[in-house]
Amino acid sequence: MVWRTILIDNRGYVLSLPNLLEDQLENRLEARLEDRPEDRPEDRLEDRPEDSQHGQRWVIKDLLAASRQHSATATLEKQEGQDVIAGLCAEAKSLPPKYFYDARGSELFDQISELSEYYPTRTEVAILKQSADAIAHTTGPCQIIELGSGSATKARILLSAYEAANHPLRYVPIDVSGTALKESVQQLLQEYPTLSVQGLVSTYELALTQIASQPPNSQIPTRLICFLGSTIGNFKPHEYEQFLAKVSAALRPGDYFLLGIDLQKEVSLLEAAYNDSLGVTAEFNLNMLRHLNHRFEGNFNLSNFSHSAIYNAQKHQIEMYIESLVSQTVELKSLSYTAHFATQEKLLSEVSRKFNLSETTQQLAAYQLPVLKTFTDEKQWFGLLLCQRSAATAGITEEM
Ligand code: AVJ
Repeated sequence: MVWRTILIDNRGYVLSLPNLLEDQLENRLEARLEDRPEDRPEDRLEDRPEDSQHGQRWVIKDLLAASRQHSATATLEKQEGQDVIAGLCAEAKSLPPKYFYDARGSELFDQISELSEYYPTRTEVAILKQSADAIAHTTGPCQIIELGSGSATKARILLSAYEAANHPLRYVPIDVSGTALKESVQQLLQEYPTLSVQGLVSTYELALTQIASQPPNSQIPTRLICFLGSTIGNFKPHEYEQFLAKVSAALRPGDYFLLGIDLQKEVSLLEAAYNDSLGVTAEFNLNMLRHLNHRFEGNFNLSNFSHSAIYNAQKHQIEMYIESLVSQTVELKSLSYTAHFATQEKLLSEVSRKFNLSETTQQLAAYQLPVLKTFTDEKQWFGLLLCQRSAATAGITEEM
C-alpha cells in the first residue's frame, strides 16, 4: 500500500504533495511553503473530500509538522521543546506525558495494557464489548473520532458494532505518534472494507481546534468524540476543565462524547498497576528520556535514573516519577539547555487521576455534556460515560 501524507496548516490549507516520504517532510514542506500561492480557495481542505473526489479511502494529515512550520520566529526544535524546558526549569521538575509516546513508547504501553496488574485496559475493553451495540444504537450513524487512538484496539470494538448496526464506517484517529497511527490505519483498512479514515498526527489541543472548525459532513453529520483509557486522568484539574470546554466547543448540539475513566479504588490495587513485577512500566517511564535524547539531542543516561509510582490519596492520583540516582548534569543540545539533577531528585513524568462517577457526571453536565448512559463493571473499577452535547443554556454563548 502506498501512503499518501498530506500536510495542512492551521487554517486548513493543503501544503504538501502526494507520496511524500516522511524523512523528506521537513525540507519539502519548507519549499512548498515558499511557493504556496496566497489563500487559494481551491486549496481549502473542506473542498477536497478525499473519498469522493480522489477515490481514496484514507488520508493522514500531519498537523504537528504543519504547525511547527507555522512559526517563523524560532527553530523547529526550540518551538517544540518549550514545554520540556519549562518542566525542567521548575523548582519541582516535571515533563509532559505526551513525550512517552514515540514508536517504542506506544509499543511499551501496549505491553502494559496486557500486564496482569494493569487492570484498566482489560476492564474498559470488557465494558466496551458489552456496551458497544447500545452505543451504536444510541448515536445512530456518526463519525467516530478518537483522541489518542494508539493501536486502535478499542476502536475495533466500536467499528464492529457500527458495522453490525449497518451504520456507515467513518473513523478519525488522532495520535501524536505518526508511526502508531499509520500502522493502525493500514490494518483497519484491511479489516473493514467499507471503512473510510481521516487520520490526524496531532496533539489533542490542535486536533480539537481543527474539529471545531470543520463544517458538518454532508453524509455523516453527527460526530462521536471518544477519549478512552482514562487518559483524561493525565490532566491536572485546570487542564481537565480546559479540555472539557474544548470538547464541548468542538461538538455541535446532538453530537456525542464517550469518555473512559478509571475509578477510585483500593490503594494496593492502584500502586500495583503502576509498579508491575516485570518492570514494563519502569521501562515505559524511562523511555521518555530516550525519546528526549533522540528528539532533542540529549544525553540522558538511563542507567542513572529509576522509576517510582505512588498513590497520592489527597489528590486521588497516581504520581509517576523518574528519580535521579546520582548528582548529574544533562544536556539537551538542540534546545541549548542544561539541567542539573541532585541525588534522589524526582521528576514528575505523569499523574493519573482516579475519578468518582457521580462527581464526574456532574462536571460533564456543567460543560453541556450531560451523561446519557453510564456503563461500568461489577467491581466498579472503571466507567464508560456516553454524553450528548446539549444546546447552549442561558448565559453561555453558542459558538457553532
Ligand atoms: C494511557 C494515561 C491512561 O495513566 O494509566 C500506564 C498511562 N502510565 N502506566 C495511565 C500509563 C503508566 C495510562 N494512560
